[in-house]
Amino acid sequence: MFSKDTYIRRRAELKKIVGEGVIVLFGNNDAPCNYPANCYAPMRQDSSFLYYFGQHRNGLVGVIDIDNDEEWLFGDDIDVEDIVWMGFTPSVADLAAEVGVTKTAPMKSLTAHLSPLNSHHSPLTTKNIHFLPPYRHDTQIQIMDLLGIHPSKQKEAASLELIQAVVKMRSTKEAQEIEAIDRACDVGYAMHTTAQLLIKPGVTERFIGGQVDGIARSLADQTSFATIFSQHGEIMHGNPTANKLEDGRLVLCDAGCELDDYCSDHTRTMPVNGKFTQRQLEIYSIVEACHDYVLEVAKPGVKYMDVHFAVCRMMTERLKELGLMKGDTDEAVKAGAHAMFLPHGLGHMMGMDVHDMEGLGQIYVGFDEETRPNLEQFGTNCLRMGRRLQEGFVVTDEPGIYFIPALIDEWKASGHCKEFINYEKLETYKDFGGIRIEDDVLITKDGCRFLGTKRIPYHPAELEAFMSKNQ
Ligand SMILES: [Mn+2]
Repeated sequence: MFSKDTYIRRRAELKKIVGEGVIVLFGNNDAPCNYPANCYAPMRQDSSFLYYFGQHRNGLVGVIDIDNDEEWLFGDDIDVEDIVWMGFTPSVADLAAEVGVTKTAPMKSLTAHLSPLNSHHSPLTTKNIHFLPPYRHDTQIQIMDLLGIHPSKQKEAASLELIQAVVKMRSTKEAQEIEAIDRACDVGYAMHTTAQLLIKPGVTERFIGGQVDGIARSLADQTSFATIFSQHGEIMHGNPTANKLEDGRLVLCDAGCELDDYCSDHTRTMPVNGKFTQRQLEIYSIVEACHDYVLEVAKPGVKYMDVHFAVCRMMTERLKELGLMKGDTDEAVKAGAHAMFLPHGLGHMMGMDVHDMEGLGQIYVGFDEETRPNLEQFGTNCLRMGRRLQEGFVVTDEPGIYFIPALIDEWKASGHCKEFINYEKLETYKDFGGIRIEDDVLITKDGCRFLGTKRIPYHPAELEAFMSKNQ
């Protein structure tokens, strides 16, 4: 949690941008797993609520009444029975005071507070009550009870003014946020280097995945998403299985932590036996070059979509040298042929959410009036971040090359992009897996820098030397 002044300043700025009406920010509630009292732990607060109200407790709603210049925190105080099970918890009034809010009330009074009949306000309609698109069903029920909007209509009823204001503010990271992300990335370093030192033939994926998760739980709050640790690197979200690591294969680890409400997100791909084969190295060095290229060109004013396509062209050139692709590079990328190997975008915003603000709508986060998404073309339709970079943005740099047998079969059967892809050669790579290298990058005044104080080994010689400590 930052200083009280941080939250006061942020709410004042939000009020200025949104201009009029009443902003309602819903905190999250406990989320039951398999019976009501057994909740997913630790509880995860909504990031936008945290950004403006700072408090982690469940069952809170923040109200910023622009018209009457009032700020409220709604929530119920716990009673002694709760204290028996959970220990002492500060009152809602105390929680509010910590973030500079003076008005509090029990949750049951929120309905009346937002009622059009409340003489307090000029008549409220759902038009001047601003809320963000909800992503949890219990929040959807809260909104239905409060405003009478059915969950199926809530996404479109959400306030565009509020979405755009929140995106504007959360996109540019403050110095204290960057410092938090740097610390989260240092835990990311510990997670990934732990994996690198444990990898060897015969160990199960889930043993190492569990150790990686354990580091996040030991040194930070939790993982920032479900850890991906798999010899099937070509499966984008391959969770660890009980399968044993096999000599000669690659294994991909995509993992991050959440520390003090900020995330890290890194990916490394390692040879199970600690030494790349020539064939693995040929593909790996392409991904490495694409990854490093981003660091050379990313700076304020540059469109991340342009960086993405520059990487796609670079990848295509190099795959042509290996005989996996052919034809004119520009034409191949225009046709989307590269998406056979890279079916996702180069990166995404990162911050309090690992895919920062994704719940507010990717179109508002990664795009703008100038830079529109291409939703038609396979691969390009997965771009999460396309717009011009600005100082203070945090984005991931995560190129990859994957050999996805089902995709190869489908494209080959239909002859898709056959003028750009050498399917005969590609057949021999069906057992390859996939490679991704990912780091988190801060856009600075005139360039960019890695986040985190230490680099997780990824240059092949350095990685092999590091892994040899264990083999
Ligand atoms: Mn990522």
